[in-house]
Amino acid sequence: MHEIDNIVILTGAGISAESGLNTFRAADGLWEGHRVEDVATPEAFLRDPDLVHEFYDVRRKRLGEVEPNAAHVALARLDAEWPGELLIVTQNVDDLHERAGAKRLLHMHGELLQGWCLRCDERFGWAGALGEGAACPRCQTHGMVRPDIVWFGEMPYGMERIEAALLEADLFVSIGTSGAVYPAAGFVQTAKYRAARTLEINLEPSQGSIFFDERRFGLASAEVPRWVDETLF
Ligand code: BV8
Repeated sequence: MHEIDNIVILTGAGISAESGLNTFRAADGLWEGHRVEDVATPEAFLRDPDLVHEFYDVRRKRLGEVEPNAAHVALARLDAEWPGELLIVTQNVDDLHERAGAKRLLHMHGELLQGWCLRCDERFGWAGALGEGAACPRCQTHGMVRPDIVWFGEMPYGMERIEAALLEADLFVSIGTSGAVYPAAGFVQTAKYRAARTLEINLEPSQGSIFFDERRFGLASAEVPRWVDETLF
């Protein structure tokens, strides 16, 4: 096995499931009868901003009631102790990786606890409800803020940094994601260009499972700490 120095980790909703946050596919991607793809879009926000704000206000409130689980804690430990390059790319908009202590982290789909002013372009921390005419802390404009979250049809954050990291990776690990959404679902292919080893840790085979050299199926709270212990040993 060639020396592993650079690790890129992709996480999805499955790593936060045991903390009590719903995944997208568990409810067949439905929320209150709406398909997520129909609510998490710029068109939906233009059409019915209150509905979209409510979708995120409910999830933002829920986030304050849950804690990181053993999988988040194990990745934070790996981040702290791994001597080589390491990047955790999360599709999740929750802050559980941060709260577990992760530092080398990139939210490619934005963050639930961040707002974005459509008037002055300011991005700002926001833990409460963003609907109900919240005002931008910088320009004070009411009712012109949106969640700082990447919707379907919008360009994910940090793509250049992610692609550079993938092309340098010796190991790519995908944890708790269904492989249903692009470009994240294509990262395993990019990692393989440079013959990186690829590992999938998930409850069940993802849509891209066949592209991985190794697959471990089980609960993230059990499988991720086990993998981190092996990697740091
Ligand atoms: C873009 C933020 C272009 C919002 C999200 C047709 C073909 C291919 C692509 C497309 C297509 N039509 C449209 C597209 C593009 C589209 C896309 O991929 N659509 C899909 C539906 C086909 N992608 C986009 O629009 C992206 N942007 O392409 O831009 C562009 C280019 C240039 C310039 C401008 C634009 C943007 C996508 C980002 C959308 N935003 N999130 C929010 O959170 O509300 S996506 C959202 O769903 C999540 O962030 C996540 O990324 C994604 C998938 O969710 P997962 O994390 O994988 O969760 P899921 O529930 O699906 O799976 C959980 C897994 O965990 C399961 O496998 C389960 O078994 C496992 N699990 C459960 N419990 C556990 C567990 N594992 C371990 N332990 C457990 N306990």
